[in-house]
Amino acid sequence: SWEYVKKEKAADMLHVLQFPYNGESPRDRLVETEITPNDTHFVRNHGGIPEIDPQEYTLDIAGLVKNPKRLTLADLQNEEIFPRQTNTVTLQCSGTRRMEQISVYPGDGDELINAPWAEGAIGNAVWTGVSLKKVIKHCGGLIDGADNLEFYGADTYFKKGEAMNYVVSVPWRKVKVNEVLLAWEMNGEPLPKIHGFPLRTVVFGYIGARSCKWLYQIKGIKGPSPAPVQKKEYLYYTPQVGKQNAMYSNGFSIQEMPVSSAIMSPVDMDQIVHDGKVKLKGWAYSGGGRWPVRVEVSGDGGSVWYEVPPENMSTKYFHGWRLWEIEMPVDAEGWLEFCVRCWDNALNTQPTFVRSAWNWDLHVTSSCHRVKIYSMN
Ligand code: MTE
Ligand code: MO
Repeated sequence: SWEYVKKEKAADMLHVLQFPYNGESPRDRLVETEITPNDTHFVRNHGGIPEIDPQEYTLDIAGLVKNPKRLTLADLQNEEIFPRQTNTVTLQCSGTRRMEQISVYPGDGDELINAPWAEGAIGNAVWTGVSLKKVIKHCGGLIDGADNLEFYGADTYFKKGEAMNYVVSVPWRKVKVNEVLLAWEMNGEPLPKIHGFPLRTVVFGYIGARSCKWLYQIKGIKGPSPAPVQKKEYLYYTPQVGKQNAMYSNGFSIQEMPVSSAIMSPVDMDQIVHDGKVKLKGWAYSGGGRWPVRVEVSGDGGSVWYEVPPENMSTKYFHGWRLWEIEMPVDAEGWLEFCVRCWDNALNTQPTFVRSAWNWDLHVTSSCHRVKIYSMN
């Protein structure tokens, strides 16, 4: 995969794991543009990058569908059969900001599952393809009783010595509202190899894990997929669950991302010479089709909160993040701690401290993000 990292990704990506390749956006560039360029968008892989010849490529629609079909890329791109759909969608790995949980307590040490991400395992791109709903309808719809779709990625990964494909599932109700896209274009360009060429799913508002890259088969099924990625990973445990008592049945499956945000500038431990003000910049996002309505920043650890002026928040999309910036009044010299929280349109907000949402698999770090800076005037 390193060959594709060199070819397709920016030289200043933050490499989190070399194999399987995991990399996050260069942190000073992440909040420069509302749309994350292809070469700086984060990458999260469980295995290698499969070589797929687009000429030979086929997608099987199988399992509990009325008329199973094998489709080529040309079939999917035939606008006489399928209308094209384009959406701006934020993908966020449920492991974003895991470092903060690791610093409280390391949790599950399986680095293949639990890459030590900081704040850059999130990106916002424009995806083009066809709504999966249209493709399933084209196959006559689901057979009665089927309520989930299972996705097969062509990459193999190894877990405890066993090789397997990447397999996940999404409920039909999510597909039915045109929130699952079979995408072949990312930001107006063919899907990069490292992001799933030639075809991937993009599941709006769900954790990145559900958006299957290098897709080669979709099956209608009853209930969620029994595959390990769906059933054993991406579980949210209570804080009492640890190494000795972690049972898969103790966790619930993570689907929609909750509201979260991060300060991307200044960086933790920066020294800043100020003239009474410090400018802060960051991102805010909420899953499930909810969106950030207000971002607030505190300069005293979370007692007094200042609202980011609404005009300093970027465009609202149903499934996209919003970038924000604010000038915070500063009069002290010495160490300061800034923290941020976001309210979404359902009035959800974030836990105050990372400790209060610690979980064994170290997912969904959505507590108020904090940076300490040294200020001088
Ligand atoms: N699909 C396949 N086939 N293999 C994978 O390893 N990783 C998933 C998802 N889809 C993965 C996959 C995870 S955990 C995330 S967060 C997203 O892809 C990341 O998408 P990106 O690499 O395009 O940013
Ligand atoms: Mo992920």
